[in-house]
Amino acid sequence: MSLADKDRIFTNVYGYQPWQLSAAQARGDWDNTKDLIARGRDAIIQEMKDSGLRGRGGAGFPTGMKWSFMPKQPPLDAAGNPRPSFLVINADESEPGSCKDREIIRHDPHKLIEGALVAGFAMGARAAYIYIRGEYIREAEVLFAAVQEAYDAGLLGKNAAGSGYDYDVFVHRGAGAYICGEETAMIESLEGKKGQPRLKPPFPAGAGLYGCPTTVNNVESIAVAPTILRRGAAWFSSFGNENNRGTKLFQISGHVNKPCVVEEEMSIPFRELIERHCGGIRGGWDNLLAVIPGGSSVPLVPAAQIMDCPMDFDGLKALGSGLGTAAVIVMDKSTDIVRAISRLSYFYKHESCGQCTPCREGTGWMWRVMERLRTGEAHVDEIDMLQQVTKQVEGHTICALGDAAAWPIQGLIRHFRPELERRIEERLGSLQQAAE
Ligand code: L3W
Ligand code: SF4
Repeated sequence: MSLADKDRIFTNVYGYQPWQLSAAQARGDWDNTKDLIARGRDAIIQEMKDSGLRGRGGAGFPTGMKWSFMPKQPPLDAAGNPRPSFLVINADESEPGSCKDREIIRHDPHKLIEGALVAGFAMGARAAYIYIRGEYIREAEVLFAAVQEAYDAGLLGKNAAGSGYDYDVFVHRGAGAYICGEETAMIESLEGKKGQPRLKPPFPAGAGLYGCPTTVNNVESIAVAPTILRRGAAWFSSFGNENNRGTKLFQISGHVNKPCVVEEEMSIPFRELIERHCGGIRGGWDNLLAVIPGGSSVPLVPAAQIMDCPMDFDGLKALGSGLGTAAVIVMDKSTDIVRAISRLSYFYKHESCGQCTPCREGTGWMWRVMERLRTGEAHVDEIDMLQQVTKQVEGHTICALGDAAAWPIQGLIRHFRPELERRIEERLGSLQQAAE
């Protein structure tokens, strides 16, 4: 099982051709976009639902269903005037290991911009805001230029692409905070405030940007929409396992022979993905230790369990992990696994926005215990205590960052407890020897 070239959506993901409008049009982008729009809101949303596309930003929420939450009739303000709706596109790609949206923006920005128009029309949005990670400086330059090209060609603005629909796209640069990738923190940040998540509900579709109906979608989810509409839901849903449909950009980093970003069929088994596109594991398959399959927020999976696992939402969930953004971090036996997870703990401590106590205090606490485990200075009871703390953080915070900080540690304890104990015993042994 492997995706044929003719079935790839991102045909320029490696930048072999120019990103500019004329080259994008030659690849099929912006081809009679007004005909897609002429199908009408309901037909577009139904096609997206039928395609089985699940959000590509980490949570896997069904995209067509999310669009259908937007109101058919705009809500009215106090003076009885209709209020606008918005599409916000999450390009704040900050999850450690994740680097796919960057490639789309660098080399295929018109797929995203055309998707912004079609998706925005389907949900009755007045405009799209693309919120791009502050560190993506070159990518932001490409995006600004591509949006300008689309305006100059009449594809955006009044009567966008000749559709009779008026639509704007704005690019907004972030300032380096991971938490602004959380959808409601992103909305706060767009409004000019400090990026802190809001309590949900209300979900953004009810009260989002400036209190107006808003949908927040990941770059990849929006960029694949025009191709799905052109080639049809049946084509897209012919890939992958049930409930895990379509093609997907996988980003494979770490101890493989050839790290890469590649579009593949959803549900491809792990071993096949690595053999086919990465030239295998560094030092051979026996040298594989563990894999973080979906970006740093999901628990690691030990080598023996992941080999034949279908790389999709349900396959990885069954192993106690997740597909996340499909950022596959491969670690061979040279990895200090305790140090690696401790470093992730530091990341979450650093990026916590601090507004809820279990996360603000818990992330620092967990990192400090992780460091004691790394050096072997912890008492063996602290392993269970750390596990209990992760359970008190998980599910008790405003946003998913608390869970994301807890899960990698839970995965470490579940699969590598003997390694944690070994370090403690080894240090005790060396202290005893020194005392004798
Ligand atoms: C209306 C309901 N809308 C849910 C919407 C909700 C959101 C979407 C998914 O976190 C995860 C996180 C990261 N009525 C609704 C509803 N919605 N119920 O559906 O919501 P949710 O809460 O399941 O997830 P989320 O808050 O969007 C995303 C994980 O992804 N992650 C990656 C993060 C990093 C990046 C990046 O760098 N690009 O995305 C990896 O695992 O930890 O768990 O739109 O409003 N009843
Ligand atoms: Fe902020 Fe952490 Fe609470 Fe999320 S869980 S709102 S990052 S303090």
